[in-house]
Amino acid sequence: PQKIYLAEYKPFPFLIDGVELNFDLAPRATRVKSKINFRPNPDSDSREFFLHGENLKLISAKIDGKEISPEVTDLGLTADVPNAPFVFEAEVEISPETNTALEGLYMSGGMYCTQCEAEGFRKITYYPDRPDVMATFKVRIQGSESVLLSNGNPVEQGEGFAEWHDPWPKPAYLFALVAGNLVAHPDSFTTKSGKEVELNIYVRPGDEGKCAFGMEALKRSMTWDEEVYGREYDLDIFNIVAVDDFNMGAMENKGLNIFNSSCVLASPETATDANFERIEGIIAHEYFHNWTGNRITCRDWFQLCLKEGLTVFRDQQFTSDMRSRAVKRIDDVITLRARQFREDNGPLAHPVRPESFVEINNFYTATVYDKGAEIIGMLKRLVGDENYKRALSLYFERHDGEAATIEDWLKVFEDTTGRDLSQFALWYSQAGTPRLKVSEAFEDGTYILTFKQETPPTPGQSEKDPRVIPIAVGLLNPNGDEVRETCVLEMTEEEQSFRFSGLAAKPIPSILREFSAPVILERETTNAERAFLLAHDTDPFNKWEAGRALAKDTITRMLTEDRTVGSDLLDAISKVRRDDSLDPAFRALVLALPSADDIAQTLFDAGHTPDPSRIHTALETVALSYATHLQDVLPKIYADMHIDGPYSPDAEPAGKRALQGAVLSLLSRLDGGNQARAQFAAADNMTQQLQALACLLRIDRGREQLAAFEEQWKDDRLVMDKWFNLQTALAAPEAAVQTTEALTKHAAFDWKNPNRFRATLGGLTGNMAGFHSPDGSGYRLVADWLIKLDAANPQTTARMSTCFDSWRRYDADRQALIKAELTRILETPKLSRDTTEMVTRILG
Ligand code: DPP
Ligand code: ZN
Repeated sequence: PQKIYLAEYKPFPFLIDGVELNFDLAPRATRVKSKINFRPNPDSDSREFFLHGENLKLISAKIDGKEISPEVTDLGLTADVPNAPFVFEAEVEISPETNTALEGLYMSGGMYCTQCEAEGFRKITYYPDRPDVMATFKVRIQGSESVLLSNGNPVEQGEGFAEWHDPWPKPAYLFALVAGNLVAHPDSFTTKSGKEVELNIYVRPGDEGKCAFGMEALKRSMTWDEEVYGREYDLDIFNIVAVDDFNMGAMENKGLNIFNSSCVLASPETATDANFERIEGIIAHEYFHNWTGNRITCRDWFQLCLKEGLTVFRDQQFTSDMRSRAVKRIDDVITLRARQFREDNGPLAHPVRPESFVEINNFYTATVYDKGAEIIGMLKRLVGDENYKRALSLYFERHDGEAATIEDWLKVFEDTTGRDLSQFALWYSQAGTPRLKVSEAFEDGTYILTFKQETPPTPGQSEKDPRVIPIAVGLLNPNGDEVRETCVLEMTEEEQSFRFSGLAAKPIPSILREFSAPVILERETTNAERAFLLAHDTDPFNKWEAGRALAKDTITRMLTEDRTVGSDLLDAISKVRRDDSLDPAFRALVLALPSADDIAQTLFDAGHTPDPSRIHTALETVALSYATHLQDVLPKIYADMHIDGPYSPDAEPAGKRALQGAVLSLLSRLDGGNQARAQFAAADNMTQQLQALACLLRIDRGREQLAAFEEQWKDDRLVMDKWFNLQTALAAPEAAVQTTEALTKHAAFDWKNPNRFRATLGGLTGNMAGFHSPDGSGYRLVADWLIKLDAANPQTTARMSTCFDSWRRYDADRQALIKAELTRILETPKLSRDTTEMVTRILG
């Protein structure tokens, strides 16, 4: 397959003055007529006219009204065109109903919908399907559905048709169309300049009761973007549509966001606290794209982080403002480490701005999104809040209506602050997670911290240059008082020392507060010091981090030195557990154990070969020790976290439920599941119902409750995803593969639905000891399913193949088994470009 390179960027030879599209909908024979006004691009010296187009049946094509016979291949169309403005017209036929890849125009549950990012528009009609070609669109839809939607503002509607006009020039990837017999949850919003905007969330009949929270989240997002970034909405209408079959979470199409129903629909009975928070964050994310992504888009797909990193950063800020800043930061770092660090330290490592790709869908990654967001956070910390604000204003002013680059982005910061950001730019071009080694010295009241940075080689990048690393540091006295407030050390050299003078005693440092840079800190320290920081650090992130480090140290020693769970960990955790002054959500986070995957990577980094089943046992042992050590207080905490009155998904009650759930999980290791059974029976919300079910699965496989749950929720697709997921994710290691296999034979296992597939197979791949079962049955089952899914849906298959990316951590037998499965996948006839690229990279 062909590789595409950033260095080979060339502008498209033509500009577009306007696009008119006409859709005549039919499940297997939709006709799409296009009329596009082209003119030569003065910034290009080529006049080659190539339009992308895939899986299209060309009916006719015209230039300036005259029929032409263009050259057509699998990838597009070439024609001779005048060296002057001209009108291109085409009529094509497509088949939405048989489009199982869910890219372009397809059908989901009887409705028509689209997904065009990154390169789906070329499956709708012939077009220069690249983000730097921006145009205004007029769309006419003919169909018998009651709701016919596209981007922009409605122009005219009548029996069987609707017309839409989007006045804002946009790239084709932001095009959207929806047609279905849907119901609206309507509302409105008045912008700060007094403009009235009509808002709707469209859903299938029956889902009306699950829209209220999403709508409120949308209005909060609109207000927040006005207040914090000065960004106002720019159309008369903003529509969201919920779709059951969707490869991604959601899509920011101009004025017509399309959402995976799992990322917008919620009610207390069917969605967990975590679902509510995620929905709020994703609604905000897609809405924020209206400025960072749509008004200012990307010149090419290598610049994807320009919109994604920034928009993730913005949605993280939003959630911090709506909820708890400390808890949000800890949650984000847990995710960053679990997904991005794993990626950055394996065969799929790539720069935040990649330099080449075969299939761009494979680069919607944790690195582009989450490390991309970390880079913005570092930049903000380095230049300060005021300069960040000024730089963003300049960015919106200078690049509105443009398709921009990372260079443009950095330049607004350079112009605002006078700083040279060329070294900082390495964060975009160098892959890999820097290791930051710390050493310390104390003499005559001066404390010296010395840092050494090193980034291991990654595929295609053997040498790394030192980066700019903002290191937020505070110092504590041995009595627990803070003697130096947080300051940001700006590291630019490979090795660098920083001095703090005038100290009466050797301080205890709190390094990388708020996780000020996405690096791995390596520091020799004691568990006594970790316990001290857990008790005294004023920075909530580092307070939590100290507890986490203590737990990880304990678990790795259990596995490498045959140690037992030490009292240092138990006493330290127990203090936090009992401390009522702390936020319950924070206490729940301290109680949560590191994931098996985290332990495996830590062992591997320290030169050991992780054994998934021993890791599983060690984690269970620690949980049981927590339970036993805290047994006198658990019932009281459980009772204290009880909430009277109706369910609310707000941060405070959600935090209480989180702590209560963590306590329940410990209690159920001691009481045979009595409390969990009681909670399951009494639960009036999904959070508590699911917490209880999870506990019971561990105890007696929860047979009775699983059946009751299925009976209660069999008609609710999103809740049934949870039912599938919980069973494969929490199955005992020796039962996981069998359980998964049985569930794939369940009548409700609709494998072409990405949510159901991910819930079921993804549950298994996240169940480390089950997936890595020594006989290789987990690998085989997953590979079988990936091969089957690839023929229908390459994008989701390629994404799920990343479950194999950490294969080189494991023992030779497991490596051989995985390698055989990866090879088998790769040898599948007609394997998609998406999966071919991913599996090839994973094999390395
Ligand atoms: N819809 C995806 C997102 O918002 C891709 N743009 O991140
Ligand atoms: Zn996004």
